[in-house]
Amino acid sequence: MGFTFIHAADLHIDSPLAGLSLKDKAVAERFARAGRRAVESLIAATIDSNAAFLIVAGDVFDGDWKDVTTGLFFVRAIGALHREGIPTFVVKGNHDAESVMSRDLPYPDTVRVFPSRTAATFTLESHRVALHGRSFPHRLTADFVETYPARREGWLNIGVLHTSLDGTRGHQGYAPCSVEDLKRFGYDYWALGHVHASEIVCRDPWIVYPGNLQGRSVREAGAKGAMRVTVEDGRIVNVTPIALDGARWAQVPVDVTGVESENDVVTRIAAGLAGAHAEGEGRPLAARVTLTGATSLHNRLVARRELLQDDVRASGFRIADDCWVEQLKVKTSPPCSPGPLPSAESLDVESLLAEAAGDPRFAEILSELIETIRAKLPRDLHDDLDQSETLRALADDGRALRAGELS
Ligand SMILES: [Mn+2]
Repeated sequence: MGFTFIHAADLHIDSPLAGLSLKDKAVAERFARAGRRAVESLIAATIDSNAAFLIVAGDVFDGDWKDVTTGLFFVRAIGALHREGIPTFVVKGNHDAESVMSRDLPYPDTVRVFPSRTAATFTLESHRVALHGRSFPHRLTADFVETYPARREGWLNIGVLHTSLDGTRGHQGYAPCSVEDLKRFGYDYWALGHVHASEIVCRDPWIVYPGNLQGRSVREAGAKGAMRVTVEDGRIVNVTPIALDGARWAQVPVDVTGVESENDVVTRIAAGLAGAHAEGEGRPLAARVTLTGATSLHNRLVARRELLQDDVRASGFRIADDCWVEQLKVKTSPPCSPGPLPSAESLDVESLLAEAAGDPRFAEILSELIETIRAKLPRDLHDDLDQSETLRALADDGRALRAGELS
C-alpha cells in the first residue's frame, strides 16, 4: 500500500519583506501577500496530492503576533485540511518557541503539536506511521534530540526536528546535533526545519530540509516550497520538492564582457530578466541584476549605475507589471588595468585612494559609519555591509566614478 505525505517548515507567516519596502512601496505591497499565498498553496497541494498528513517542522510564525489576524490566518488555512480529515503534525521552532509566543489559538483536533518539555510520539494507525518530535521551549535549545524516543519496529518512523544540525549551514545553537547523531535513531525519515535553503542532507536514512515556504529577500532566491514524500510498502521511495512560493526572488547575473554600448547592456539584462520571470511561472518577481565581465563601459556603468537601474526597471515592466528589478549591481572591470586618469594631473586620485584604503584611521571612521548604518537597516540587509568589501568597493567606485565623469 502506498501513500504520500507533505513535509514543510519555516512558514514564517507575516514575516515582513523589509528589504523591498525600503525600495518601492507599491512593489512591497504586491509582495506582502506572497507569504500567505504560499501557505494557501501548501494547503491546496496537500489536499491535491491526496496526502495522508502534513508535517510542519517549526517556525510556523516569525515571532509573537503583532495582532491576532496572523494566528487566525493559520487556523483558517489548516481548517481546510481538518475538513478533509488530513492530520497536521507541528513542532514549534526558535521563532515560535513556547516562551516567545504570548498567546495561541485553539487548533482543530486533527492538528497535533509536539510538547516542548520532552519529545513525544504521535501515531497514525491507519498508515502505520510513528512521528517523534519536540517543540522548542525557548529560542535557544541544547541537549534536545537526545530526548527523542527509540524507533518503533514495524512502523514507518519519522523524526520531526527543528535544528541547525552542526552549524555548518550558517546557524548555531538551535538543537545542535550531527547527522551521525540522527542516524543512530534508526528512523526512516528526519523531517527537519530551520535552514531556509532546501537540502536533502542524507538519503539513508532520509534527512531533509524542505527550505522555507516563501523567499523573503534576495538571499533566499529561487523556487521555495515543501517536499512531497512517497511511501511504498513501508519504505520511502521518493522525495520531490514542490514550488509553492507566492512571489519569486532571483539572482540574475549578466556577463557583459566585450559589450561596447549601453543599449546592448540593457538588451542583455532584459533577456536575463525574461528568463528569470519565465522560471517563476507567472509569479511576481524581484530580481537582483549583477553585471560582470571586463568591458570598456566599466567606468561609465559605475558612474551611471542609478540611471541605468531606472532604465532596467523600465525594461522589466515591459516583461510584466510585477517584474521588478530590486537592484542593479555593477561588478564589471575595465578591459585592462586602469591607466593614468585623463586631465586629472592636478589631483592624484589613484594614490589618494590607495592611501585611504591603507590608513587605519580611515578604516576606523569607515567602520563606525558602517555600524551606524547597519543599526538602521533591517536585519536581512546586514550582510550587504561588509567592511573590507565596502572599503574595496568604495575605492573602486571612486576611481571609476572619476574616470566615468571625465570620459
Ligand atoms: Mn528557525
